Amino acid sequence: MTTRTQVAIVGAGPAGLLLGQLLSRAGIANVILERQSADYVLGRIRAGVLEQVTVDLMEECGVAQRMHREGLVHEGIELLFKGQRHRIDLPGLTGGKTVTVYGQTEVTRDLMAARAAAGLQTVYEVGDSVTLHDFDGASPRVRYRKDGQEHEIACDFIAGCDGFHGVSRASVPKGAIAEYEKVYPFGWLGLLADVPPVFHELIYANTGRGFALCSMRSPTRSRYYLQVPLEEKVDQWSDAAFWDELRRRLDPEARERLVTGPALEKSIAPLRSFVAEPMRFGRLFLAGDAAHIVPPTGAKGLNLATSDVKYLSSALIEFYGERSSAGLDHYSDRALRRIWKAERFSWWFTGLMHQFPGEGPIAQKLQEAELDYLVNSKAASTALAENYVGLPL
Ligand code: FAS
Ligand code: PHB
Repeated sequence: MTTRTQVAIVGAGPAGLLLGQLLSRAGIANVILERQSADYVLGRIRAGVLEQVTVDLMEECGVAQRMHREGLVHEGIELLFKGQRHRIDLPGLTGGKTVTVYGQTEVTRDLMAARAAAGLQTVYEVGDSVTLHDFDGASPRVRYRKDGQEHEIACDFIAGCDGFHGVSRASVPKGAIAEYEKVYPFGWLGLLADVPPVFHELIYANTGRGFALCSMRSPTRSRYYLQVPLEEKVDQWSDAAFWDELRRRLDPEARERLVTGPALEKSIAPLRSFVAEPMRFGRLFLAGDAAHIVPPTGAKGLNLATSDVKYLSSALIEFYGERSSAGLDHYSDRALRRIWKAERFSWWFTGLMHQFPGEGPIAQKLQEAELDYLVNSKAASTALAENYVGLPL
């Protein structure tokens, strides 16, 4: 059966849902196709820190109420090295900018609820049945299977918001796309628990044993990460082993204050830097993790997905409103300028905070010297702060 819409969106993660919401509010018809169930998407524990760009976009989508009620506005982060913590004053160094701690799961939940309330079509559990067709022409189509039925959607544009392992980037002819990738020799073991955070702001720790991050989701729910070797498996890590190792990487005061409890979720994420260029192929546009991946050290992944969506939605609204394709023609270059700056920051911060195998003891000394310089230099702290709160659109 063939149906028609204006924009077919592949993927119901933050990028796809945000795009669907912005287009619908502008009167542009769209359908979202999602491989998994809604519960599965909500069950993935991912980002925790929103830049102001993302907060503003949630407001533009009309879904910011709960975020403002439950989100935590943070005015600083702590850098821990050589057993000492040093605060980076975000608003003080950036003319008033802050970040908001509000889990990606909650962003996704708010967007799913708004989409359902508006009666907009999201087809969940299509598995790997989605195929993209004729996006190099004027009449692209998307096919998928649901409940044993084959479906086809005729559309004007396809938005590939289906993440790093999605079908959209994979559907682009190899010769038409350039991929840039760096894989890091370690992963992040993350643990979520209903225990109060060890501190009211995030703590990024550089230690001889490896990186650690103390984050949170609310005043009663904490999110912790430990750098672990790539070959580690999550079932090698009991909760007790996680908490013991985290204690070893904290300063005495945090160690004393740490409240432990059973893991609600525990997983290991690999770290990579990845960018695909360009992000447009005829009438197919890539957005979010479908086009780029950053190591999570700088908390940029979700925030890059939202800036891509801001650019793409504005371009599509301009196309349908003014019949101008200027925004669409500039989308890829415009998005990539912000993406590469976030890639650079995330790579730099990852290099500063993690232990790299085989680099010898001098590497730790050089990192500690750079951190010592950074926390005592207004210029260097400002550079960290303005990248952390997010560069302008
Ligand atoms: P997503 O991957 O979130 O969404 C893509 C959607 O497309 C998924 O729901 C998927 O099921 C669907 N899909 C895939 N293939 C499909 C197909 N063929 N057909 C239909 N649907 C398909 N960022 C941070 O800022 N901080 C973090 O701490 C952090 N931690 C992360 C941990 C992990 C394990 C991962 C993988 C990412 C993490 N990220 C983090 C980055 C993450 O938050 C992404 O940047 C964010 O999810 C990007 O959103 P989307 O582009 O929508 O991609
Ligand atoms: C998180 O809370 O999941 C989080 C916070 C900051 C980061 C990465 C992850 O840099």
